[in-house]
Amino acid sequence: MSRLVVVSNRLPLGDNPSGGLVVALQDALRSSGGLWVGFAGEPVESPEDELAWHPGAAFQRASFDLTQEDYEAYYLGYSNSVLWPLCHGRVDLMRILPGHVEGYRRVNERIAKLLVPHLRPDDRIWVQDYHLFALAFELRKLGVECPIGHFLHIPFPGPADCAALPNPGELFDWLSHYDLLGFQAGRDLSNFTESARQLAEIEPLHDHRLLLQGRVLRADVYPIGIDTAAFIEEARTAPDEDRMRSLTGAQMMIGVDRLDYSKGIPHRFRAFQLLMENNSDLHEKISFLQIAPPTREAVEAYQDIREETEHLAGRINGQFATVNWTPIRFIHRPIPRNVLAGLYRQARIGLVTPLADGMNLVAKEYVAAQDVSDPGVLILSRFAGAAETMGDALIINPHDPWELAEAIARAMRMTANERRRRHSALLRDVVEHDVGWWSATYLDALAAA
Ligand code: GDG
Repeated sequence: MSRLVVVSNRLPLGDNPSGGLVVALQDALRSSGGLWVGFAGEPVESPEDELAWHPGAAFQRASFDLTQEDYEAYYLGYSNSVLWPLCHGRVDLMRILPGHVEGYRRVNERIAKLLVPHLRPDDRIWVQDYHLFALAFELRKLGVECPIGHFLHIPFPGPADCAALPNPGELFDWLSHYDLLGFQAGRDLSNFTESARQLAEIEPLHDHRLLLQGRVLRADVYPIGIDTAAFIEEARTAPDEDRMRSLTGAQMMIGVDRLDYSKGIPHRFRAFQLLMENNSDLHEKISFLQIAPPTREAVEAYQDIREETEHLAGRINGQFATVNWTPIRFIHRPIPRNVLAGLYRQARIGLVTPLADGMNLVAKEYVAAQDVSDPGVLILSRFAGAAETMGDALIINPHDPWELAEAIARAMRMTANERRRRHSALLRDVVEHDVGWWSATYLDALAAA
């Protein structure tokens, strides 16, 4: 079997790395004697001209480092202040600054140069996400001919948004050097083909193949999943359920998201406020726990979303709290995975309301964590990639606070029969399409491409 080489922005470090992607790729990496390459995590003053090797995992791991200047231009700048907002429909939040796209090109080129001496002719390379769109282009320049695939974890923008890039054609030039492009949802594949049609040259061929900028490649949908069996077990054996339940006395509704403006957290707070204004019978009956660990705090838009969220939570609590009841509990810290699994299991409602999202794994974790005999209700934004396969959730438009408030009230009143019926259909999908299925399906297609 040829060796699998995975390249991602972050290298999973630690002796026992967990997390869905690592678990999914671990088997394929281990059985092929594979290699994972990524950024070490902290910028340095004088980067080495060599990859650094990290022993300890079941596969080889090697990291590259970055100067502060490259980190700012490539990671904070072009990746997270241009591509991220663009792909999430927030062109208004794009910050195009001089030197950022150059930094992005420079880092992709540097990773290619560091990687090439360690490549073998029969390797298969799998590149992860928007930080590395240009990597195949840079590898091909250095003569690499082996199969290279890309998987995009976030949405692909439609033509109107793509046109806001400083040089939209360049994105499609970069992408044309891959053999396989993988997307989370059908919506992303259509956006990609439509954007390419308007901003580059594309000609559909048969069997998911197409001609992009004169090169043949394959593009298809591979919805990512979670490590379902492990998560079910995690939730079943989670710590101290009774202690956590006694903290509230009311039914719990849970939201879990990095504090990112794409996740629609203020929208769900406003819908909750509306619900409280119009349903006094629900006061003290429902308690909303929002876990939102910090992320990308060096980017201004993330400082703004923190302020907005804290302000709203404070206001709503001031408006409705009683001596015995805090309507919203907002935790701005990461909490341990096993505790999270237990909280999902206790929550009567899982609230997943992004304004745009590649897939959203929280939706799948919430379903996996439920007690099948008395499951909770998933409320899911139609703008999450997950909505394409999780139609048995209560699917809502997160921009409409009335619709969302109505869905929460409906979930609170839903009979156990209806909850079980919806949950068993959702669970079937989450079990069948787990992260192992995702990576195996993608890698088969890469082998065939
Ligand atoms: C990107 C795409 C796509 C969150 N808070 C805590 C915590 N988490 C974990 C969740 C979940 C993960 O982080 C978040 O995954 P999502 O899929 O919801 O979102 P992104 O981080 O934006 O991921 C997304 C994904 O890539 C995979 O392709 O689905 O669309 O945006 O696993 O549980 N985990 C712990 N404590 C926390 O406080 N332990």
